[in-house]
Amino acid sequence: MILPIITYPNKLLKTLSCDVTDFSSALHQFLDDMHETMMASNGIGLAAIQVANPIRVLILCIPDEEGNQHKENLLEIINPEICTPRGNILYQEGCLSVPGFYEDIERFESLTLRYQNRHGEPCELHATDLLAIAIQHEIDHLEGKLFIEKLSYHRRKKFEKEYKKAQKDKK
Ligand code: Y12
Ligand code: CO
Repeated sequence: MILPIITYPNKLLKTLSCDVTDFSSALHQFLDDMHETMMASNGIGLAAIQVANPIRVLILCIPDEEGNQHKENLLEIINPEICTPRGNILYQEGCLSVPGFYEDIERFESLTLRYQNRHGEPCELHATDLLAIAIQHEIDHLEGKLFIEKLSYHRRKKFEKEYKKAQKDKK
């Protein structure tokens, strides 16, 4: 089932998401729905709060060199914790909850991630470049933060003006 994605300035996006403790079939169905929703929206990452569910769940599917996304590359990440972040990298980010807006954001270049899979089993991965960036972007959602909060005062002002105009023009 495709779920509605909530968009800025919906206040729900500010919610601090809670740890997952129930790894039953309801969680598995929700993960499947998140995947269907992300693919239908041409996304590469989605956090549960973006579909109005405040739990520490995110999914990622990084495209290959041809830009294709494969189900076998889908990562389902539950209760994530970042360890040993290193370096810095600048990348133009976008977000399904902030449609039509892209900005250069600085992130850690690499990190180790501890998390649980859909069965509650502990997992660990090492991420660099786009995967590391996407993980940090999605974990920010779990903390109630959006990438636009990382913009300078002037870039943020410009964003608010452009975004408001785009919303108005849509109507
Ligand atoms: C690098 C930076 C940020 C992330 C987080 C995940 N972000 C996305 O998946 C963004 C997807 C996105 C898709 C859009 O739709 C289309 O391209 C058709 C889009 O455009 C509009 O909404 C108009 C904006 C963002 C991962 C890695
Ligand atoms: Co986002």
